[in-house]
Amino acid sequence: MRRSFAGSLTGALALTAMAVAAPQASGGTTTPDGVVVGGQPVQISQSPWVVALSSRDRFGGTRAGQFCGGVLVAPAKVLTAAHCVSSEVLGVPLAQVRDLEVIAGRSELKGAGGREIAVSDVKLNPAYDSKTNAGDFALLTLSSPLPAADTIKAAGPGHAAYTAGTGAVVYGWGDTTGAGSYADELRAAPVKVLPDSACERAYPGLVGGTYRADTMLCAGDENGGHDACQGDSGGPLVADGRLIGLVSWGSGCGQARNPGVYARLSAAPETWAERS
Ligand code: 4AZ
Repeated sequence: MRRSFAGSLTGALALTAMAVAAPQASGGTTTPDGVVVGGQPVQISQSPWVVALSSRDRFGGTRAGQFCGGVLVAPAKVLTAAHCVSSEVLGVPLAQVRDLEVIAGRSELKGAGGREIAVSDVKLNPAYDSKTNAGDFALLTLSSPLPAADTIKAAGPGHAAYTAGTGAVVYGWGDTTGAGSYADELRAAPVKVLPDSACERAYPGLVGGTYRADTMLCAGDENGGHDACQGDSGGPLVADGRLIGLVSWGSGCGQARNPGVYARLSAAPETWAERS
């Protein structure tokens, strides 16, 4: 059984793609990071805070360069996963990526709707640990703001939305099968917040990743079939109209025994997302 950890899984994919592209001095493309399994298409107008992270230089132009998700938490601020801006995922250090953009207001990656906005600054959570994926948050600043009405608030610490059993929805343009079928349109899948014990059991840290309830949140489907996947990383998990998590890692996609692991929003740096 392969117990893959998102960081290393995407790293492996990026490395594979880089190896293929190695003969080129530059401009090789890598594989996008993420998917939604068991979901259905949604209109971006219903969830305008979902954004795509893009670099056509790194990931090619077929799907507008999408490689991760993100969430609009203030007019010019997007939260995403720290591992999304790692050199493992990008294939090169972030500083070498000249065309990092956020695509907002577009459901169809192949369409021309919405806006593409350059990212002018990237901050990593000082508490992020790339080895364990603890505190998997990064904050992007946009070069021009989006409407305040398109933002979403986070659920503060102790909010009922974090309670096991709460219904939640995960959004993304990632793999819909776990076999590399990347979505062209935004999809959403219903999942449930699961008890920490479900992820502690699945991810004890013997081979793959270790689940840490202080900075991570466990969510999925006890029966399998609904989950985030490759390419969904950094995208939102929403419950009761509040942001509670960002897609972070897991073993496989949609397996009953291996829930999805999310970065727990209540553990994000306090000033990074408005809470209520
Ligand atoms: C990934 O590699 C990934 N099933 C994200 C989420 C999950 C697995 C992998 C959870 O980006």
